[in-house]
Amino acid sequence: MQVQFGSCRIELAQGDITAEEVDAIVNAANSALAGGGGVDGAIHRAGGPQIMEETDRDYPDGCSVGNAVATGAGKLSATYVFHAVGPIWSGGDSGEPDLLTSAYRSCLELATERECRSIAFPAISTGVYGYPMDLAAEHSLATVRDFLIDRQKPALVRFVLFGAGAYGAYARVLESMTS
Ligand code: AR6
Repeated sequence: MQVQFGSCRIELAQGDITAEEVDAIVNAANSALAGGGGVDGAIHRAGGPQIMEETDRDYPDGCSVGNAVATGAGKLSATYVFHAVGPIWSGGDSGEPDLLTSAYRSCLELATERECRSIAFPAISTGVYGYPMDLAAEHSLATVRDFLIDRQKPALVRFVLFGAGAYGAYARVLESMTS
């Protein structure tokens, strides 16, 4: 599914984000940038040790929740990996929506600073961090849509969802944005 916002496009895809051929791939990292399971594990496995060497060297203090930092992409076909730290869900009254929004915006700012034309996001925080998928879809898609309308870049934002449930949740929200 895809929806155009001016000269920019949001696309939804189902699959493994490490296979994406885009300028930047977003990692759902932890604040220590220590690696882990889920998307983080998949990106470091596919990209090789170079990515962790760069985070250790350039960001020894890690990255705060709601922010993102950039490295090269090692053996992945992308040019950059943006390591975004989403919030851990704890009921929704601890600023989780603002922190999730901020993590997505940080990545979009990194993408525009680096003149990326395309970026692929996973559903940040919806795995180990427990953010409800429907809410994550609403908050992340609204953030990206508003950024694209405001800034008219990057040209392509693709959400790469793991499984039919995640895809369906995102498709329902994106569909509602077209009416
Ligand atoms: N491609 C696309 N999506 C994926 C992939 C993949 N290869 N693998 C999993 N997902 P998670 P979080 C989906 O747990 O919730 C790590 O240990 C997954 O189904 O990767 O932000 C980090 O080191 C889910 O919908 O990230 C942190 O400690 C979504 O990606 C912590 O987990 C995010 O799940 C971050 O937790």
